[in-house]
Amino acid sequence: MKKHMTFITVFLCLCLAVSCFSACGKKSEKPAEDKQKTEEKSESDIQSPSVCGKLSVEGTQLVDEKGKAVQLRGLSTHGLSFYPQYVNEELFDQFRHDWKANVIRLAMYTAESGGYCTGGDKEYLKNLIRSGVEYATNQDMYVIVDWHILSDSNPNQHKAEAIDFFAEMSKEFSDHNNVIYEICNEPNGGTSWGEIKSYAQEVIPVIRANAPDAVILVGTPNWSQYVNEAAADPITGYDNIMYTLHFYAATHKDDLRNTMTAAIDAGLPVFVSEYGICDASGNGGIDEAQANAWVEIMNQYNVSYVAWNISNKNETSAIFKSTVEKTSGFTEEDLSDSGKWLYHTLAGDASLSGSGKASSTNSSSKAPASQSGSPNASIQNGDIEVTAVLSNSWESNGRQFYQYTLTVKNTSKQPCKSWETDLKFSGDISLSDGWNGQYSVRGNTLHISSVSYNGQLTAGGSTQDVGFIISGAAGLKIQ
Ligand code: IDC
Repeated sequence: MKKHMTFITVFLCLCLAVSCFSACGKKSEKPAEDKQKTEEKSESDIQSPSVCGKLSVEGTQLVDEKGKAVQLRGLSTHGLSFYPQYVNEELFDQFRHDWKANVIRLAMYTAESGGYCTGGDKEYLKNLIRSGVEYATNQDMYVIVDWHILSDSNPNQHKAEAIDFFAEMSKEFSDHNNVIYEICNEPNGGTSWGEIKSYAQEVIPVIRANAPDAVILVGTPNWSQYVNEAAADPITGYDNIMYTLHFYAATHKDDLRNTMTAAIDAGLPVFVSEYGICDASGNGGIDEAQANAWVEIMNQYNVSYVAWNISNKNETSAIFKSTVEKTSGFTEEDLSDSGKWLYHTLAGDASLSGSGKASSTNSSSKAPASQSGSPNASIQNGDIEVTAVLSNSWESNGRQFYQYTLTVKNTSKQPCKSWETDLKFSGDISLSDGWNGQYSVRGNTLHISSVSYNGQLTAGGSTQDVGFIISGAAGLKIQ
């Protein structure tokens, strides 16, 4: 990997002789010995690709290569286009090692604003999926590629695009044993099981051509609740098919649990690829008693379950508090009530320290597989050192897009109250997205300044998760 050391940047670090608040990202660390114990115990418990290998379906049960029952438990992203910042390997590392999750679901809306079939940037979205699959693979996790239909109630509405999408993705991931394909999140609006089945019968062979054994998840009518209809008339002719059931615990209770167990008892392999512990809007109050009743029955039936959603959106189902802007290294106080419940449900009684197993691994410096040559930059200017990592790059409508993640470090002996910088590129740029900073563009220069919660840096302290997406000419680099 080629490293470019460039430094035409201007940094103003307004250093004040005031000490930094503890809110500067200080993490509460557990004693090393303690951590070691948790790690050892959990590793043997986690059913990961390195242990279980390629999964398949036997009867109603997901099983590993040796035929042993497997239960996947993990988290779903929110819509990839809405919260791209959470597709990062440090976070997946934390989910895998601290939260003990063994699966991540990559939810790509097909029809909402910026959806794949409604004007969204297809290359950008596919690159987020490529990165997500790569990070999950590096972290020894299973990963679900979710064609997230919702406002487009009937999957047949965008069937042609689904076929193209799954043909391309399954070809790219044909050498992976950890990728699961979910072909229609939640059919609704009166879409019948017959219509879903006919869609599935066209999409499944497309995936099978490249991934002959991959597990494929098929949605069911009425927002993936009527698994009884699939049980009465399952898809035939293909192995390794599972049917999804989704619940939101404050809305869906005994009735839907009974529907689930009856379908399994009737021989249907069921996978809970999405659930929340609040109401079906993804918001409202939490019903912990119902949530625990669901977990109990899913564990009893060894059903896999994936929680909605990895974001800090101001809604109950988001696992991070809406005031928390970091994108990795989460501590327990960063979590919403849903996040806390989920963390303890997945990880047990451990306390969340904010470090992953390999927090020293700068995994984001690994460029996605699809990318060659990585014009990353490590820049020292005055008292500030910035490491800029090109985490993604793609072409769309004749323009090249570049996604960067920065670490900003105060190398002086004084704390600072705010910081700002100009990043100069080899050509003119335009900004398409930015997080954890204030951004403005003039010609080839991107001006970035700190926001209220990440300006204060202790002497030697740093802030991560500052990131942006720009577009410009092919081959654009930081100068
Ligand atoms: C919700 C999101 C919310 C978003 C909305 C529409 O939480 O922020 O505004 O979608 O895009 C589902 C869907 C899932 C929903 C979720 C909560 O699969 O996309 O997310 N939900 O409403 N099914 C039942 C609930």
